[in-house]
Amino acid sequence: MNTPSTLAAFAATLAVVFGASAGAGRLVGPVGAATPEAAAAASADGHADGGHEPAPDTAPAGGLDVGGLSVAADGYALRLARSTAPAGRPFRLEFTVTGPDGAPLVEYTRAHEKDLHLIVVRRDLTQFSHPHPTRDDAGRWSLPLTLPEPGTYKIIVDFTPAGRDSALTLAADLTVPGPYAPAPLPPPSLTAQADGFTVSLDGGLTAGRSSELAFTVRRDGRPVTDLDPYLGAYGHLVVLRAGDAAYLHVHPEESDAAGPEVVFAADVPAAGTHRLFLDFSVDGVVRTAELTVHAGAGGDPAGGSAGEGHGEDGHS
Ligand SMILES: [Cu+2]
Repeated sequence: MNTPSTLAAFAATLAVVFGASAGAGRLVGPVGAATPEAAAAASADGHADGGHEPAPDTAPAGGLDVGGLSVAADGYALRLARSTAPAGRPFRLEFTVTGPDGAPLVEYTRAHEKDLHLIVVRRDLTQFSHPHPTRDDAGRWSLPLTLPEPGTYKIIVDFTPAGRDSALTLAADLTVPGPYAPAPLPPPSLTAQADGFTVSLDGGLTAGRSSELAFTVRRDGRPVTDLDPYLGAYGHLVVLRAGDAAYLHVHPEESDAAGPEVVFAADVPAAGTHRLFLDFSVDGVVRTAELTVHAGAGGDPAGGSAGEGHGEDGHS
């Protein structure tokens, strides 16, 4: 759909002074403060200021948190060089990730073969791409991009700073001015067409747990067994939640088979509608299958059903 343009971009002639914003970052208070509930509990037992009690465990039950709802976390921040972009014309997307010292981060721990994964998606989840930008020695990431339609896009970055044992997902908005016609999400479906391939989903999303998602890729009705390795697996899955475009944590399951089945586990904190984007590669070309899936409540044994009550043909 909106593949990154290969046109040579206009060189960014704006002098973007990243250093100037570093001071502003100091206004941000300590990150990771206890939740109000935890603070209330600490006050209630009279040890709020004691300093000897172990910190309350504020992690969500089961660790089913989402990412991509904040421009800054744990001292790291995503800083876009621009906040608007033209519709339908190539431009250069540039950004840095700044670390706790305010300087652009230059050392990363690679995950799925990349230092940083970038998701560009319109907030109605109907425009999606997962390109991989390049980074210069100063820590500035960039790539040529064309956003075909107006709207507010979310720029999501998923990365692990060197020396840190968990990934961070930050996000910032990039607005494309112009008449905006939000598109409704396609109805839930268990199949999607992608560039001549049919992708079908076995499994679903259930709130409050890690949900297994098994995709089968077929071409002309025949199972595809020669998927290319892509990003350290035979596919890469991104799951975004409708309403806030939150980014769910997804893990590929190890497999030596190059298809037709590709399996993932997704952490689903809450019921609701989600959009799944499966990137897979055949014959050296990456394609994206997109499906809408509803996450059922945890107590619902049939949770995660997709396609129920919808007679659509699964076109996405
Ligand atoms: Cu990626």
